[in-house]
Amino acid sequence: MSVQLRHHRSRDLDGVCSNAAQGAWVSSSMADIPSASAAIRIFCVADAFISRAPLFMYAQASAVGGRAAKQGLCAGKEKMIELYGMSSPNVLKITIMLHEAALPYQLHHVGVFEGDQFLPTFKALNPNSKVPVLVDHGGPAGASHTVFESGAILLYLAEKTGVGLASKPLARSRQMQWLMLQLTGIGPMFGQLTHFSRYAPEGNDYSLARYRSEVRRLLKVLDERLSDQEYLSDGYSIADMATVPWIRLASTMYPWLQADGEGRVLADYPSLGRWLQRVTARPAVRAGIEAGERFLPEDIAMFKKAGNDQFDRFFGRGKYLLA
Ligand SMILES: N[C@@H](CCC(=O)N[C@@H](CS)C(=O)NCC(=O)O)C(=O)O
Repeated sequence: MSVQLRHHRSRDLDGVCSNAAQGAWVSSSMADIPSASAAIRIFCVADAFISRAPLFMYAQASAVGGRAAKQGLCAGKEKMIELYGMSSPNVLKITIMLHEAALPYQLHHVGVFEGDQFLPTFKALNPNSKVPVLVDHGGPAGASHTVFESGAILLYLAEKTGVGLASKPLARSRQMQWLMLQLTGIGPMFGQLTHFSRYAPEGNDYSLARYRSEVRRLLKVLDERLSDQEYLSDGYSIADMATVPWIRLASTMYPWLQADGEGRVLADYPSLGRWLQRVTARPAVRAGIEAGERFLPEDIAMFKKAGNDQFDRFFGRGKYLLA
């Protein structure tokens, strides 16, 4: 059923529907392997990668997913949802949503540091060669439906399940605005800041200052928004699900955002910090993060192994620069 990537290291666990998520959220996973894991996550910014890739596969379903199984949602593998991803924030948005919606799914690892995303089999799923990609084998009219772009996936799942998106037009419109702000502002700007602070050659002070300022501006927008409400708009929604992995990442990655050694508090943005704690306390959010971050060791190993050419391809520089 799943797409064949180059290396099939596949770990198929017990089967989606019988496999409940276990364990507590490993909130310290970045602290365990600090620089490498931070480095992994920032690759969401880049545009290219190289070479081959193991495909790790495992089945993951939440405790609520277990309930879904009892309700018959797991009847027949043809109804299964497959998610292609890694341990990065754009993927965690989707694992969070799947757990919030109690949908059983199978999660396949795409080795972006080895270039799985450029394989023809993967490009057939996403011509833009990026994760996440979701394949719903129980799509509309029972047909399989493939969705790429994390925002489109969130909307698809919200419409499929009724979870995470208001039904009333005005509330829905407001939630969409905050979702779009994450997709078009927070993700790309945080990504560029990470690129220029960690990966660009010397002499990019202008870019660095610009992106740092833009990130600070966006954090302030969120902080002000959350100063008098618990969630970004009209209750907890896919806007919060999309934003939380990025804020969590930023709070651990940028020293100037950290209030303590744990890096879990956004000192200058207290309302945002409280929101982060509130959202990450949700069991489904913890389960979704844990599911995606199970791939962290593999991602780190591939990242460490990647050579100059692979990084050049990933960043679209050197011989991969399109002039
Ligand atoms: N706009 C896309 C961005 C996806 C994205 O940047 N994915 C990263 C991982 S978080 C990726 O696949 N990188 C591999 C590459 O750029 O080659 C979305 O929201 O889905």
